[in-house]
Amino acid sequence: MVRRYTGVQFVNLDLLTYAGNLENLVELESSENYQFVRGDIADADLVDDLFSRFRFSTVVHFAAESHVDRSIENPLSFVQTNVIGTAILLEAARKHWPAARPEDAVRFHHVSTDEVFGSLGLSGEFTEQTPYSPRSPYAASKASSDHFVRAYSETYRLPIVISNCSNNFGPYQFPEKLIPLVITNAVHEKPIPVYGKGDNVRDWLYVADHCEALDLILRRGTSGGTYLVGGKNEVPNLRLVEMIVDLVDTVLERSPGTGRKLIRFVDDRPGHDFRYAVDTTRIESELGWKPAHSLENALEYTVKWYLSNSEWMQSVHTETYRNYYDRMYGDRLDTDEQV
Ligand code: TDX
Repeated sequence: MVRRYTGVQFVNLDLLTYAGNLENLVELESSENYQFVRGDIADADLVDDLFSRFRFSTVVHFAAESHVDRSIENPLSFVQTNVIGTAILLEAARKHWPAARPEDAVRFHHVSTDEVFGSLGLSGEFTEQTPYSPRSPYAASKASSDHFVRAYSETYRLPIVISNCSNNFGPYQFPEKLIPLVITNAVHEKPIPVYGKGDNVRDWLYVADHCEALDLILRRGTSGGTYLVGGKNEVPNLRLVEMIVDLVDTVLERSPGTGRKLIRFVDDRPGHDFRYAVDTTRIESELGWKPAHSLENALEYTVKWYLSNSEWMQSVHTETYRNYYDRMYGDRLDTDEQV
């Protein structure tokens, strides 16, 4: 669902790297108050130029390298985008909002992760006061960017807000993340890798619930504050994988247990965080937010979405979506800018 905001101009800056897919935003293309710019948040000249041209009042910073396994393979790309890119956005905001005070109508919202807090044991939850203890290069890069955002608030009085969410899922998610990966492999009857014994626990947050939370935090959150956002859906990985493959069996009318035969226990992720869980008291009591979707219903919807969007799945697998930008915008570009 796309919510329409009237009287607000949106500029979407995205580099369209491997997971960026403009077809996901096709509903927005024709909106008069929406504009797409292909570019890198770590390109200081471009970011400065965009601030000058569009005179932004608000930055909602979602742009990040986000996959833990990739950060283990290639940590420096996470430093480049997540740390340097965030610092460049902050510098532009500092320059273009010189006299901004926390109560002003400008706002820099950094969308971050609960992984900055490290790993929990069998009990307990992260709160807004939990000390940072990142354990993967991805988590370290997001922790660093959170620290920069907070430092700009303290040092330059930049009006900021930070949200740290648990594991997102839902339609359009790139199939490197656990849920779409399991759906995809189950459909194609390919092996489903479960790291270690599958007893690591994640808290799953449906993407639409996350979007509602972000909207509230952006508009009504306390300047300088942090809000944790979680789905209250803690499940060990193996149990989640079983739920997904059982749903795929049901929807495809396969005999029960077909999907479970595809599960393979593989070497654990190095430094694999055992458990994440977040205390959402602050966002509930201050902003009146609660997740509206149960894991069971949202997971069923998500499985059905992937199964009925086989063209989207196919385009992601064959990477044909990468041509979409050229089809939409190619004639407006120099050839050396083309994907
Ligand atoms: O093939 C797999 N097998 C497996 O057992 C994959 C891809 C994952 N896993 C496990 C690792 C995790 O315990 O499943 C769990 C979820 O894995 P991911 O989908 O890779 O998510 P995670 O590592 O928990 O991080 C995610 O949530 C926090 C996002 O990728 C981050 O961007 C977000 O900040």
